[in-house]
Amino acid sequence: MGILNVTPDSFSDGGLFNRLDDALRRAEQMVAQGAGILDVGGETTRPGAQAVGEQEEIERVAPVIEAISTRIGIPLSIDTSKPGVMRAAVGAGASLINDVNALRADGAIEAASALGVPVCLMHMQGEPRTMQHAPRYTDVVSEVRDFLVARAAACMAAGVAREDIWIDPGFGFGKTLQHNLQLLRGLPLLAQTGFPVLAGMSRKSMLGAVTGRAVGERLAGSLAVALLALQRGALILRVHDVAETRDVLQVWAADAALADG
Ligand code: 7PJ
Repeated sequence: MGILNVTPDSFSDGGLFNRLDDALRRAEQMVAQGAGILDVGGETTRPGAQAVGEQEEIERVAPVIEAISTRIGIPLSIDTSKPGVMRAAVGAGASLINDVNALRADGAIEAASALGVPVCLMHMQGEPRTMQHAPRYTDVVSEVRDFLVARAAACMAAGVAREDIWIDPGFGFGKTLQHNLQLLRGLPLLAQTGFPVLAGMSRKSMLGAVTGRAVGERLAGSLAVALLALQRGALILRVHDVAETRDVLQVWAADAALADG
């Protein structure tokens, strides 16, 4: 899964055409590099980030989704927590809902269920503005797993098919470095639930904490945790560096094929 941010600070400010042009070029590049899904996001969920209004988020993502889906044959996911954005994005061509809030917003489960597309449920403690202040868990792995299983049950009760549910521990979302490392080790417990596990650690601050490197210098760290995540049962990797991650995946798959006979 390649990350395609369409927040105003992530693309040139030269109006709608330039934004669409940039997004299309980046999308084509990631597809050529081997992405199987592109994740389109219009709201920054970085620690400390302020919320964006629903209409503004729709105006950012819907034209980009429409442009990509009419020109490039790749599944698109919409990274949002807002039911109105989910409806607009799926209407424009998105075929997966990726919600860092695990469909906890009012009307989100109902919207996702009515749209009939797969959903990725992510764990987050707190909310983006304050989540890194003092994250606390007794046993982070079992607490995250129990939360995700409960959210999956709520989705199924609302009519989402079991096979349309993915889960994600939410690396960096209300977690210290120790919590993130424990979740990385605990991925097999998430995989044991039977739901496909998505892991998103690309360039995140946990890698900065381990290596001391700035965000633009975390490629090697990102690839190292990508391999660890694959070995521990992750099925989908959400990444910025598609070409390099694809190589990791191919090496892992070649090795795994031998192990499986
Ligand atoms: C994640 C996400 C993640 C899922 C972001 C960033 C922050 N969606 N959206 N999982 N992270 N499912 O990319 O650094 O880890 S935004």
